[in-house]
Amino acid sequence: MSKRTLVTSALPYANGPIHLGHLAGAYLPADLYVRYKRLTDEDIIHICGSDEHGVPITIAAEKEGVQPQDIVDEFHERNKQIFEDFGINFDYYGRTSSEVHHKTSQEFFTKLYEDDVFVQKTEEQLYDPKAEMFLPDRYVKGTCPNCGYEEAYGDQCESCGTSLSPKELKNPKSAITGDIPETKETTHWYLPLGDFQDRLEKWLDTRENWKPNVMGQVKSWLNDGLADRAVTRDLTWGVPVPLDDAKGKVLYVWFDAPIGYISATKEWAAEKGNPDEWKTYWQDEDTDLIHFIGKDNIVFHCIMFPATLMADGDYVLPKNVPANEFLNLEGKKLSTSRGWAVWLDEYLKDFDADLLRYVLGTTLPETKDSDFSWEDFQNKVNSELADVLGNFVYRTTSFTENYFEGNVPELNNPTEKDRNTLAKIEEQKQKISEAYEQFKLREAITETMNLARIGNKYFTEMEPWQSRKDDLETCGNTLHVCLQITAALSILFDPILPNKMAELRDELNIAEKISWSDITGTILKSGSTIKKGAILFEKIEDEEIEKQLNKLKERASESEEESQDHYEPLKENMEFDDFMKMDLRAGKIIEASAIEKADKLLKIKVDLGFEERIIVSGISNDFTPDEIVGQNVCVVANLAPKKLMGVESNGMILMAEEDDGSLKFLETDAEPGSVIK
Ligand code: B3M
Ligand code: ZN
Repeated sequence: MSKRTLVTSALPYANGPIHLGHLAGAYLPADLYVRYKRLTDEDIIHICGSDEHGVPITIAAEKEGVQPQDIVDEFHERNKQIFEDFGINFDYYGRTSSEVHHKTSQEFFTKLYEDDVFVQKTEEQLYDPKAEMFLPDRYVKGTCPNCGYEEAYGDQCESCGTSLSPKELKNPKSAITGDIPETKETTHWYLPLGDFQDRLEKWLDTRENWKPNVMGQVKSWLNDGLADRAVTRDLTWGVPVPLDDAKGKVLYVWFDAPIGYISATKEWAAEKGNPDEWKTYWQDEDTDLIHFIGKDNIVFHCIMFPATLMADGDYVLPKNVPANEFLNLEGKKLSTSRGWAVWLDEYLKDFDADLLRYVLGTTLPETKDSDFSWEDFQNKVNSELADVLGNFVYRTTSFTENYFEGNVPELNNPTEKDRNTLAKIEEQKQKISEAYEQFKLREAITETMNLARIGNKYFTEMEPWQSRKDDLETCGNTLHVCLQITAALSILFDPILPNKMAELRDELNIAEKISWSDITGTILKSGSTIKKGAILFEKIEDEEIEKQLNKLKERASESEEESQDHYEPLKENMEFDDFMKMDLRAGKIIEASAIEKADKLLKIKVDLGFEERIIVSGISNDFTPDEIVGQNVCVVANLAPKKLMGVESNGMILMAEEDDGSLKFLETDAEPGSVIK
């Protein structure tokens, strides 16, 4: 076992408030894991902070008509506070505009520069003459060359996850003026990732226990071969490139941001009065470095940052990157611009943090995208937190108070059932530990709740309200067992429900300093006193849920009204002859399967009447292979074949895209092969 663990959570861009999607991607899983580990008395620190550079910040500033500094100052403070209110317990929350960070990332750059790691290239890049600036990253939008998504950014396609450079986009448009960009020469420094391919592959081969969705994505990158990645940009906002001939250039945000983890650790150590301590966490082999992130950040944490650390040579590499998939909201993609999100500060005005920590924890998109709905929130609060955990704790403590004067009864001549039930504490504890260690946080939470279920069932079956009348010893044993389970739950649930469990431990007179090793069948001494608790969880009424749903819908429709571009602008007219070049046919899907490692793509066999053919389609976020077999479709049948993720696609299935990005089939009852015109 390693001596210490360093956990990082993705540094959120300080350009907006934290919402449910952020929490489910990185921060809640990280916090659950870290709180568990802290209880095991292991040396662990949790580092995070604001990502204050990059185009997302400058674009937000331009939209608001303020300076980037104003934006990051506001959201750094706000987000730091929100995390605190939600109980996300960082050891340090830094910011990448800090002096320490600028210096640290410049030193990184300089070392790699002096070691001749970078390749310097002068090349044509997209330039917007009206705005008088180059168009890096999100300053340009266009069609993804990989999946055809028309709103892809110059740095990444959010639909298929491919990382891009602006010049790869088809039909590029300036995000500032909407104009078609020109090109102009500029010089930049590139990290030649190809030089690191071998080392990265060898290192990845030694990683254990990685989630298949993460390893799959990384392997597919490596299979495609790694290209040079620019680490500098023509921008004024960011960490200046520390070279004399680099005026007006800054470090690429994805070069400096991960270094932000290191800078924040330095600041943490300095604040503790032990300025060199950061080195033990970053440079001593006995550190387990774990990055919690969302899936759109995988390539940066599993390829780019490790390559940068390898190039430097003095740093540990991540032991695991348990990236999560995406969280949807009420069945639709989360979208801040469309107002389809739940912001955490708003949530906290209406409900306790602990409730969401539990419900979201049981819904984390660990292996695939998952969905949060308010109805599910209500159900889980009412039927699990209130009816199982809350009920069990309340009936146990109130019975003890009412019939045993609040004293823990002794365990005398326990039956096999008493002993077996008590033994469940150790059994569940074991299962829960294993789940945490493997980053299966949903499972950890379910198994924790299972102990409360076991307790509740035992209480009901033992009927202490009967034995109280004629068999006090049995009644005492029942309560003894239930009280020990309650005490165990008050520690086992601590990572998930930190506030509620602190209240409960107070009722049980359990010392403030708790540890995982305390969790046994003998936490409470016989004869010790407990208080009857208040009801831990109140049920949530339907009206409260309706209020949340209305809020969500109102905001979504407001933002729809606000945005003039709610409907895609019409494309230019085309000639009839051009339209006639397209051969559209009716078809029927007869087979469908996922394509390994391709996030969004399905391999679909379509019956066109006169033949069957394979079409690759980027629809797997909306449909599973099984549900589309038998679907009638419209097909562009004369599209030139194209290879997508190694599979040749022969045509295109027409889909309509709704405002929230969800896809619907265009269908026809016509026989397969019929001409559509
Ligand atoms: N700020 C992207 C994001 O918030 C980016 C993460 C940086 S982690 C070093 O998704
Ligand atoms: Zn794409």
